[in-house]
Amino acid sequence: MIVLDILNAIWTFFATYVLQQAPYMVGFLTLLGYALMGKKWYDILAGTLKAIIGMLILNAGSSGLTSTFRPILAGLRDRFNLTAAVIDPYYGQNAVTDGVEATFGKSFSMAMTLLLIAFIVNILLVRFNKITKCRTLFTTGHVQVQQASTAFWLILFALPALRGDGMDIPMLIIMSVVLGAYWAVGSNLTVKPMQELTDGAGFAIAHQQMFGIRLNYWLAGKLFGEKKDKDGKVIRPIRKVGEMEMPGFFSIFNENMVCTAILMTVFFSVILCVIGKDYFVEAGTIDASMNFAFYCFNTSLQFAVYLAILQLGVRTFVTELTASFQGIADKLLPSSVPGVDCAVCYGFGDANAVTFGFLAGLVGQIVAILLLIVFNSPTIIICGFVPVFFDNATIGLVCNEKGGLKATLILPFFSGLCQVFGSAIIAGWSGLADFGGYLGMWDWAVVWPGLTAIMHYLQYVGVILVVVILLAIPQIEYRMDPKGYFLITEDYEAYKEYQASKQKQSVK
Ligand code: ASC
Repeated sequence: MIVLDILNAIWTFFATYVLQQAPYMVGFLTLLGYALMGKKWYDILAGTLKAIIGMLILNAGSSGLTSTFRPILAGLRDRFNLTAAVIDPYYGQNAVTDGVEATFGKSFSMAMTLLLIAFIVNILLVRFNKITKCRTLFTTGHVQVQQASTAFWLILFALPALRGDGMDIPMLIIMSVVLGAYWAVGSNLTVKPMQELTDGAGFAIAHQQMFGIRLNYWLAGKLFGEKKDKDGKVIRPIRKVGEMEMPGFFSIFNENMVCTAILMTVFFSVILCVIGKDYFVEAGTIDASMNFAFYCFNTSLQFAVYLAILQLGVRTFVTELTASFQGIADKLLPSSVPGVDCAVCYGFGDANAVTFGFLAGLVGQIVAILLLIVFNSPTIIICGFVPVFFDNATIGLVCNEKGGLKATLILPFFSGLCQVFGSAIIAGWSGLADFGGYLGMWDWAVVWPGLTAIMHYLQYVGVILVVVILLAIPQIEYRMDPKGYFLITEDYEAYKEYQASKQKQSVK
């Protein structure tokens, strides 16, 4: 009994302080990876500390952004007295916590059991990737908590049969297979875009817009990408954000910090002025004696500050994690790469694409919200900072790489529309809007409403269909390029050579 108690305590500690806390999960993987590589203990210690600290710095940047700008966007709701659901992962998680017991008679703690089992499903899918073709392990615990909560709600909503007494175990198994497959398949979809963006840094994205990344990567290439004629001559070049020579005054926009500071000051000053000083004084955010123009300027500059912090965090930990993960890939999970927070890719590509993607997405969201209001939608959405920034900045970066500036300005705009319309539909339909929030990130506004509908209309047949559809995706990707598929994670330089030789052959 004592042994069981001790094991249980260790497991609970691991689940609470490692698995669900991204910095410590990344630290744990670094430690494990280096240990498997047989590194000296002091190298393991140093690498692990750097990985944890880097992730903590990244978190300081991303939570600084969120805590500064979330109240501003949410202020729009209060200022105009809207009864609206905020799309934001934390509001979404609170909505599930508040409502799940009363609505479905299930305890929220089960969502955490779901997280653990779904993670095991993810590990198994990667372990057997000779068959499954899944190459990525989710490491972003805080995101997994939010997603497990929302999936818990959506699946209970779709399948009333699972709500009965005595159904807990089948319920958890069904949910874990669906969610674990989504984690493995979704992050696997980002391998190619990320390897291309980072020139083979060796990570994928394990976040909330993984299907969105792949779809927009594909669209950017198709609609705006470089085109060559039969002889290999470029007939449609792309102009990336960082490659444009700006004349005179505009040349200051080439500098990321300056560009972010100017654009954010213009945008946020407008939003802050629309909300008005009185609101912020009443909310206790600022003192009545504070100069409002100064407040607008200073707040907007924080954006550039937190972005810089975030990029420092990425630089600190990313090499440690990807180098040590080699040990895990060699010994435990062959041909795999870690799936990490989307903010990690902001240290790569052109930093201005992050800003442009965000702004284009914000415009898209605002247009969509106005349309909801004009057409009297039963569910009104308010943009939350996390979806509008982290989704669209990531999508913007990938679009810039594949399709240049045009893609970076146009595709995130549509992504903003999708986030709002998709969330309005699913949050209203599933009842989550009544509890004030919905997760609202791209995949959860577009992909999950689709999966939920399939399960809702076809019940258990729908569950099987959803799992089959998800698991078929890596199979299709593998069949499109069997030789390059694992090479891209195992040896990126060799992969590039292989791609180049393929292209030469097709020109001939
Ligand atoms: C999310 C979430 C956050 C941010 C962060 C981005 O989805 O819950 O806190 O994005 O992970 O770095």
